Amino acid sequence: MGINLETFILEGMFGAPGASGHFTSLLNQITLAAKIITARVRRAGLADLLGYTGETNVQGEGVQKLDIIANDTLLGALRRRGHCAGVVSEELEEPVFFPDSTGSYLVVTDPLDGSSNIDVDISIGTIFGILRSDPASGKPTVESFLKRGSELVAAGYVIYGSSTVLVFTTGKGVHAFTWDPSAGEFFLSHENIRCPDRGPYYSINEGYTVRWTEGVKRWAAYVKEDNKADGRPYSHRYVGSMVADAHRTLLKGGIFAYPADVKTPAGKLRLLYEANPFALIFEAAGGAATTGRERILDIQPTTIHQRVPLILGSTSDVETFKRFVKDDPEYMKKV
Ligand code: FDP
Repeated sequence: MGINLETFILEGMFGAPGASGHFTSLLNQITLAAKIITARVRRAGLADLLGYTGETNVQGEGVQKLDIIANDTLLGALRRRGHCAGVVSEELEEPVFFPDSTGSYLVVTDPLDGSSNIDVDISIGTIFGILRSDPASGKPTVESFLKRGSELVAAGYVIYGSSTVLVFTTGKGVHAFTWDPSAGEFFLSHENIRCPDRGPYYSINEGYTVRWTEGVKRWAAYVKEDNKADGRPYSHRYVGSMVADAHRTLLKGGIFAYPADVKTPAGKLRLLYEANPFALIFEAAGGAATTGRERILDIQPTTIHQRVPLILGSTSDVETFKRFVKDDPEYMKKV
């Protein structure tokens, strides 16, 4: 019989001397939310859950019904056992605090990433990161969330793809669990994932070529050159759901890039609940994550919905990208 997620988490807890069980319980609640969201995603077309609500979120994007469902499900699960003191969600302008909580954990999340793909049955996902709030400094505030990614105690994502897979790390190993709908359990399917050192895919929105800076243009031309010795040309893959593009990159190798460009020098993706969780996962799997200039996990956040250029993947592919933008004066130029 396979190892289910709960057993895996519990066994991890028993191996941690002095563990209170709160972290394990919190992870279990996130897993519960993932099970509920996957059920909703699977029957979305049947249950009139697709489409827009008519509202816009803090990023000015149309809010879809499943976004709201995923957000409410996660908040409900996290509030339940009192281990989580507050949440920053992509869907909410301000953090949510749970005043009754006695817990010392904070969660950052994009409850449903890849919204533009919901209506067309393409993979979407949930991203989460867990921080520790310092109980000695009293009730958490907005500032409690403004911690470097290197301070995350755990991070993970759930991909609702051809199967549902939950991937998480506490910063050491990266493990994936595949949802078995007939058993109603997540079973360990990939233990100790290692991101290959290079290739074979590059993943970037090629439609924005005209906005790229010279360094990014030269890099994109380089990965498309014919050079058998180092595996070029790379194949292009771009789903447009970060969870799906990053999941493929983690398992198969290569690079995912949502770089700075001349229109958006700060990039598009969000530092706290998109870039940081994936950066922790990639580094724990032997990969890398950078803005092109700086390691993602070293960035001191200043606001909760801050955006950041994000390049992640196989270490040698990320290094190559960095080389191309190193002396590019336009890259991440402040306007
Ligand atoms: P979406 O806007 O559909 O929610 O989080 C933002 C995100 O998706 C990522 O999942 C995805 O990688 C990226 O935006 C796609 O943006 P572009 O359409 O600009 O390529």
